[in-house]
Parts: sequence; C-alpha cells; structure tokens
Amino acid sequence: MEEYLNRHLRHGPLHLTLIDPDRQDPKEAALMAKAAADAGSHAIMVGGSTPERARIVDKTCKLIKKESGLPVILFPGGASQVSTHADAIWWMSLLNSRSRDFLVGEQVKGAPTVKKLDLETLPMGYLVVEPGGTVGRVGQVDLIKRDDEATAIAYALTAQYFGMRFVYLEAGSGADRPVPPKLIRAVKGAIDIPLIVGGGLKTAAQAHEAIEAGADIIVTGTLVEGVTDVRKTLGDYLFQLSESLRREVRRTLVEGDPETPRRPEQADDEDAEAHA
Ligand code: 1GP
Repeated sequence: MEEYLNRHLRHGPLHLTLIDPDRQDPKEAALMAKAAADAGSHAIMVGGSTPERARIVDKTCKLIKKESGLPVILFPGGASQVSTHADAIWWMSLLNSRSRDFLVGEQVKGAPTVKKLDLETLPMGYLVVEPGGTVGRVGQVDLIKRDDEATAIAYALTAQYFGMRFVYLEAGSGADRPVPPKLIRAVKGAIDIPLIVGGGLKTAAQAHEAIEAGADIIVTGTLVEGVTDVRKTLGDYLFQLSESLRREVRRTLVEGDPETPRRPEQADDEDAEAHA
C-alpha cells in the first residue's frame, strides 16, 4: 500500500475518500466507493471517530473492495476497528491528544490483531487543528491554533523524527473551516514526508488551495455523504484540482475505464490537453 501511495505521489497529489461505516449500511458504502473509484479517487479510507462495531467495519471493507476494486486503508478511531479485509491500516498516533489512549493505548490493544492479520501498517502522525470537530472532542485534543505555525511544525517534525512516514493535518470531519493554506505551507516546508490534509474541504477551490500550499494527499468524506450522484459530484470536484487528478477523472468518467489500481503515468499529455 505504501508503495502504491508513493508511486502515485510521484505523479501528483492523491485523493482519498473517507467512508464512515456508521453512517450507512455496508452495501451503500460499497456503492459510494465504486462511484468514488469511477470519479478518480485513489483509495478508500474506512473509519470514524466514534467506536463502530467490528462486524460492520469488516463487512464494509469487504464489500468496498469487491465493488470498487480500490485499496482500503483503515482509519481507526480505536482498537476495535481492525478488519481482515483492509489492505493497510493508518498506524496513527493522535500526537496532540491529552489522552494516553489515543497517543499509544489503543495502538497497544490493537497491535496483536494487526500482527495476526498481517496487515500493512502506515505509520502516521495525526494532528488536529481548530476547529477540530468530533475528533477534537472525542480525542481530548489540545487543538493546534489555525495561526500557530510554530506548534504545527514542532508536532510534524516530532512525527518525522519518530520515524512516522506520513503527517495528517485534520480540521475535523465536516469542519466549517479547513486547515488554512498558510499552516499547510509552513508544515510542508519543514518536513520531508508526505502531508495529508483533510476536514472541511467542501469545495474544489478549498482543495485546490490545500494542494497549492503543499498537501500531497487530500481526504474528503462529507462531500459524498447523502449525495445521490457521487460519481458526478466527486468527478467534478477532482477535475478542478490538478492536472494529474484531471487525468484520473478523464480515464474513468470519460473513457469509462474504472480499472484499478490507477496508473496515471500511462495517461499521456495529449489526453490531459484534450480535457484541460
Ligand atoms: C475527516 O478529514 C476527514 O477525518 C474528512 O473530512 O468529512 O470534512 O471531508 P470531511
């Protein structure tokens, strides 16, 4: 999985779709994932900040993989959310939490299961920025202030020096304000590992700003929740973000080629120009 992400990152930013298994039944989740795959999303993240029942997580992952063909990365809110049907798990520590549970406790509980299932771990430092939403509250977070670049950089460097291979700046799912581009730029300038940004990226303009500021991977969840035509909504959104994502959309929506995993390196310049 990490190899898949890094290979795609060489061609431009990635988009991941977050699906919370608690918000719909597994069949509906699978249809959303299929539409996200058609629209050009690179992988599906499954998880949420409230403790889902393990069976629902498992069934959701299984159907998503079967229906969409996209890789599934677990985004666990706790140790119970581990599934044998996922390709990998964000092995994350909520670094600005005040709770030992979210720093290391849940991870200690879940590690033996991860070993047993032979799940690939993607070590990630998870940092919650104002407003923070549910994850800020549930995760007992000392929120990073939106204008406090020094603190954000210090946390991001801490993640990198610990050997974590991704940093995630999270404003909270459904946030009314996403992570400010200035904060993204500051963090990106300080670290050498891929930067994930999510929370409140409701418009393509906001996501574009995040990418321009240095986000390597953007995550959206709320954008496709309760939407009737996920394929079109997400396709239109991704088409506006970057040339490499435009190529993904072109391959899927225009060519009708939902085959995965995606290979943006195979899309030639002519394709991109034709739809610029
Ligand atoms: C939450 O960053 C993700 O962890 C997605 O946020 O639901 O606001 O897109 P949204």
